[in-house]
Amino acid sequence: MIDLAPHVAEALGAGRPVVALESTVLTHGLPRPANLELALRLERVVAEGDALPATVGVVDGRLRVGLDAGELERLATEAVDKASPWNLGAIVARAGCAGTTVATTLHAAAAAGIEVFATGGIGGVHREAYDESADLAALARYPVITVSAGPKSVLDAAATLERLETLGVPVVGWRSDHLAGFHVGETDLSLPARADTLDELAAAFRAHRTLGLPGGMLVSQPVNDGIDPATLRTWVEAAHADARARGVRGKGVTPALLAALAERSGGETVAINLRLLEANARLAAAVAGALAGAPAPGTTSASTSPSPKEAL
Ligand code: PSU
Ligand code: MN
Repeated sequence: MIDLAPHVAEALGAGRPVVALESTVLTHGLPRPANLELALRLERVVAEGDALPATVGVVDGRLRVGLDAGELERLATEAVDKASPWNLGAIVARAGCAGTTVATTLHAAAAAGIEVFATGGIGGVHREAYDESADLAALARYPVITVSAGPKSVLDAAATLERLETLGVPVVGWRSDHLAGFHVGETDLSLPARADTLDELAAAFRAHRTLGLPGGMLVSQPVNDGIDPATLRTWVEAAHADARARGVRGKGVTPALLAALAERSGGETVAINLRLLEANARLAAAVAGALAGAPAPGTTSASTSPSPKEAL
């Protein structure tokens, strides 16, 4: 029931770099029409980085890897569901349409054999008990590198990092020692690893896999010129108050909080969200290129032949 677009299958078969992209950010994360523009721009950014973009989504009951422009437009403009692993089967069974969350996109990417995936901010542990995104369990389950700007800023970043440790998900800071804070550049939370080159990132992932450890790796890339943390905090408080007042529950929580943040910030959080998504797509394309050319662990050619994308 997973439809792999023929051009994606061909690229994977030839060992060319492919980057998976999610679609809940398109269907539930961003306002229209910025959402469709963003989806198309992310695909362009990945292509400019010499990798093939494969956006994942559910269209008429098919989990599709490599949506075409018409399908992207449908997801961006129609009222569709939000597919997490817990409701994906039901949506497919009733031939519905949905954006796929990080968790569901990881499942599809792994099934297709795609090793690199770009998103904005991952879901994680919410500030209000008890709500934890299925993204965390999925990061621990699927052997895929997820390039992100850290957990979304409406979440409890410290608790999210603790859960990632418990679940055994390696978190690597891209040219950074601290967990990225989505709308803010860096949090004060120390990471277990950092990478300054694509070869270091690729080597860390290959070692994780070669050791037989399950699951994937989270790359944390701080956004440039993020929002001042104190300012953001007041918006986040207000967003939670809005969501509480409206009695939002379950899978509606994250979209409601992001929408409230956008409103409270006069659109500033949306502008940053677009910028970090683009930066993550760019880095993911470069990572996919490095992985495609990466030597097996234990060989030394990584240090003697640096990737051409090292100028990133
Ligand atoms: N990144 C963004 N915006 C988003 C999301 C990620 O910049 O809207 C989506 C992702 O699809 C992620 C989901 O999986 O939000 C998390 O939802 P929840 O907290 O309900 O698991
Ligand atoms: Mn939830």
